[in-house]
Amino acid sequence: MGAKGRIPCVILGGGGHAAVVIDAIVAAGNARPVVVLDADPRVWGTTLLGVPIRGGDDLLPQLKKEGIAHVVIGLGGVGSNGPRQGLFDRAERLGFAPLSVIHPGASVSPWATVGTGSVILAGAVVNARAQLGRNVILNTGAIVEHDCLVGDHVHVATGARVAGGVKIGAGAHVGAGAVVLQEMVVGAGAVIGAGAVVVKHVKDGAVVAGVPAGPLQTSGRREKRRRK
Ligand code: JB2
Repeated sequence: MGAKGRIPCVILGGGGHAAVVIDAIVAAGNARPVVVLDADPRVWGTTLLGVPIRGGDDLLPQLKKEGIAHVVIGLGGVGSNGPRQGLFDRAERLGFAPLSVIHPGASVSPWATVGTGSVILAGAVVNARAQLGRNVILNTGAIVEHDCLVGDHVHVATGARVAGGVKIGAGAHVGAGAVVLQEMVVGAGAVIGAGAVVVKHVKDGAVVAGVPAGPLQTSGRREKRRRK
């Protein structure tokens, strides 16, 4: 496809994840990143993988007027998916259409569904009848097995493996290299630490780590125990 046939899009966020996202968009070949917006004024006027970083998110209405109608969220963030969700919602409110990005080196079953604005990176696998929501990141080499239900704004980090029939609630984070055993339920907004092995259901908003995964002691609780 010539450059003219590819959909021009704006990338929100100009860090490490945005670089990987631009790489995937270029490899997929159906869209064309034409501008990056980043919150940090120090990078304005520079480029990311050759794409100009023009300014902050307040330029979005201007870009709309210039005829750019599509957006890809390039903000990753480990641990909290709130900022990514905020950017996604803001761009949609301004009338931008989120593009889904699937790296050609990912394997997505034709019997799986992928929600709007989701990003599936190189080496990732989505198996039959899995359903991914909107603005999901399936990072490099991550696996989502058959019949999984993955909520909006979830991040399945690099190399994580989610076995068959798992349900992951909206905004949850599955850390790099973590394993979630089949049929587990991971609650909305939960965080699973890198390398954890989840063998029990995880409640909404819980933070778990380790093998087998258990609740992570917060620094506040440790502090109280020291004082006793
Ligand atoms: O609201 C925002 C905003 N907040 C932070 N709007 C826009 N347009 N940009 C925002 N940013 C910018 O995102 C920061 O100024 C910074 O330049 C960039 C975040 O870059 P960083 O490399 O710190 O994180 P990342 O989100 O690109 O990547 C993280 O998450 C990935 C999934 C890293 O931990 C990576 O290693 C990881 N693979």
